[in-house]
Amino acid sequence: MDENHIKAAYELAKDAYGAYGVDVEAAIARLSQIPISIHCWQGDDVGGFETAGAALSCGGIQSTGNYPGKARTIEELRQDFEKALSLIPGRHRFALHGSYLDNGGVFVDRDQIEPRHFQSWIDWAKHIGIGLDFNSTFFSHPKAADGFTLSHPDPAIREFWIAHAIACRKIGAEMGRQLGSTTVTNIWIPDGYKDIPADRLGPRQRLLESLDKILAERIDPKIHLDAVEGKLFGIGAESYTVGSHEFYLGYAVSRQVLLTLDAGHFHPTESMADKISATLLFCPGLMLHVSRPVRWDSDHVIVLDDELQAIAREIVRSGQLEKIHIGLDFFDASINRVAAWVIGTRNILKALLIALLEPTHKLKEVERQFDYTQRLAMLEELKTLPWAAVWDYYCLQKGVPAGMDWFGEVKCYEAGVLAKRASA
Ligand code: RNT
Ligand code: ZN
Repeated sequence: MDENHIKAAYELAKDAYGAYGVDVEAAIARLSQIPISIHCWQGDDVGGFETAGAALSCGGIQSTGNYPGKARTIEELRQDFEKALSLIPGRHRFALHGSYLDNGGVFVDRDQIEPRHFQSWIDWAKHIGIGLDFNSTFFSHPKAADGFTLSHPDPAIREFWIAHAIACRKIGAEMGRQLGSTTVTNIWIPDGYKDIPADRLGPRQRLLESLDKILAERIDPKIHLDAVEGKLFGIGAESYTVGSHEFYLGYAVSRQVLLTLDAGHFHPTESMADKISATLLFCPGLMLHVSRPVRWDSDHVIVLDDELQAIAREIVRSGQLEKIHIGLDFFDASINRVAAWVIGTRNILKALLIALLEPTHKLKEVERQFDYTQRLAMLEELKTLPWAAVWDYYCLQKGVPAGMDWFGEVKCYEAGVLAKRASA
């Protein structure tokens, strides 16, 4: 895109927003301070590096598609992610999973992982100047094959997964300490029943006890925070999910840990956006898994739809950005995976920009005066203000391609790097 055109359009946009009392420069300055925790698992279809060529199995989550060129090694995943980062404005984070360890080719089971297995990730993150977040991995493992982990009826299996989660907290804390940037370690388990259970309480009691054991040791919140993620259902767990939203809401509030809200983990008519203000009043903070469910928890790449904009608006309107950790959770294997990262991350940033350009103060004022007519009129007029001109200018300012220009770079990378992998 032509630089002069971008600048000229930006000046006009500033005027348009100025008429609503919006300070556009302040909005982009704030946007540049918001890190997005970009998930590693879009890069390799949730495969991880425990064993060569491992694929996602069980856990009720599903990656579909076979677009060529997926990252097969840690080096390839880092290279792909760095390519994506070069096309996304701002400074962001990388969210790893326990199964993405660097074991030097020797298998290390989940209960045995240590910070040293993630040292190369920490070194890399330091080198490229990003923070890390973490997730314990309770799927794609023989001890999760029954569909139960932390709530398994067998105490030996529970102990194995408790040891894994404790190990992950230690790793997360080490990431936060070495990088000087708080790491959030998230817990999501797949536990549940396909068909109507006889006992709904027992597994939840066991999960509660397991979580208390995992979180027994206090870790300095400046370097590390714990988060728990509930869910409505999964494939093969259609009738009952042990870690439901209510379960984890109660847990997060009573234990004062972060609650993770995943946009795909609720009934389709529920909006995750509305849950932000409600839960933020009771939890020390939130971790968001911004995702796009299509008819089910399908984890499609996020698009700039109404729901994404509603989520971003609620984040910004809360005025508590420091308590909301914005993470992404989608994995599409049917399109170029670097492009998927770029499209999804640029979309959440665009949604945040639109939210930051909102004259919220004014809207709240007319609302308090019960002037619902003006509220609706303003909300509708705001939709067609030239935010895209501000976005292009922001990209220009951050030295990343504006408009579709990034796409050519991804195609070039595909031809030069990804295609060679496919034929190798
Ligand atoms: C699954 C959860 C969970 C996973 C990732 C890979 O339904 O959303 O967050 O998607 O941990
Ligand atoms: Zn999630």
